[in-house]
Amino acid sequence: MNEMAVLTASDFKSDTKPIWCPGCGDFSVLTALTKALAELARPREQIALISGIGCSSRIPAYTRVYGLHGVHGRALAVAAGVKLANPELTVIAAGGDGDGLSIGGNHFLHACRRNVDMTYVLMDNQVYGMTKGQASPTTAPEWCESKLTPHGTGVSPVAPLHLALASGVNFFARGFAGKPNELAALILAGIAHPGFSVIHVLSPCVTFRPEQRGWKSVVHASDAPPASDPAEALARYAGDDGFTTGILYQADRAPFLPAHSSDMTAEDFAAGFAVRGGEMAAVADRGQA
Ligand SMILES: Cc1ncc(C[n+]2csc(CCOP(=O)(O)OP(=O)(O)O)c2C)c(N)n1
Ligand code: SF4
Ligand SMILES: [Mg+2]
Repeated sequence: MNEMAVLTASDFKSDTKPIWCPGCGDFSVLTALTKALAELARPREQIALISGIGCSSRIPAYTRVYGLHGVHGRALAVAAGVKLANPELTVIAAGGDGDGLSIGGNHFLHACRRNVDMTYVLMDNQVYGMTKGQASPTTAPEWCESKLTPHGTGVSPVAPLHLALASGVNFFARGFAGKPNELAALILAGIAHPGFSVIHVLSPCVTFRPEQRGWKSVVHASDAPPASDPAEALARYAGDDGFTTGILYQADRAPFLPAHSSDMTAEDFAAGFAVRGGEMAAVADRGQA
């Protein structure tokens, strides 16, 4: 690939037809993402989209950039590796609430604190959609439609904003799949932000959470500029209804970028793993003495 022509959002969609259920919020996330990529105006070969497993994690297959539909819960670890190996790339990770906050929860908090320059599109439908409707970490305790939790989970859900702030995130926005233009602007702002940016997307699962169709009448845009202090962000949003959209928090901690760069050779890389022969021999000698 070597393109100089101006690319449109459709140029960033692949020919693979999504197998999402009709009405799934993830269609609009795909629309928003491809619109954001068109506005970013980078060649396709300079963009990598990395996902985990889940309905939402299928998104790389439906785009025309470098992509990896990877391992459940590991999107952020892989994406960080891609970015650190080639810092010139625009790296985007994507996936669902189960992928990112259950099995991948550990990676999420460390991605927030490590602050590698990449963007995470977290599609939250408060359910495991792909495996047919189990409760996820963001499911309300009283939701009892799953056969696995007929009386609800009974435990407090994870609030992605609180978890991210507690873990040191530097950029957190919330968007709604039903407003793809606004979501595209948030994704673009996240990509422009130096460091790790989280775009928390309320993306309805119309099959297992049909009541989420009602989200369109409850989302509301923040009327405040982004908070730049975690305590201020928590004071504003910890007790709200969870449907405030916009850039909710933005700070300016420097991104993590180790001294190495993309011009590192394979020999340089191998040298980093070399067993230090002299020292090891000395340790072995001491052991025999
Ligand atoms: C190691 C491993 N454990 C469990 C699964 C089964 N599994 C596949 S997707 C998924 C959850 C997906 O939920 P979410 O990330 O919220 O995506 P959604 O389908 O809702 O978009 C699970 C548990 C798996 N594929 N691999
Ligand atoms: S099961 Fe839910 S999340 Fe998965 S494609 Fe269908 S509507 Fe979307
Ligand atoms: Mg989900």
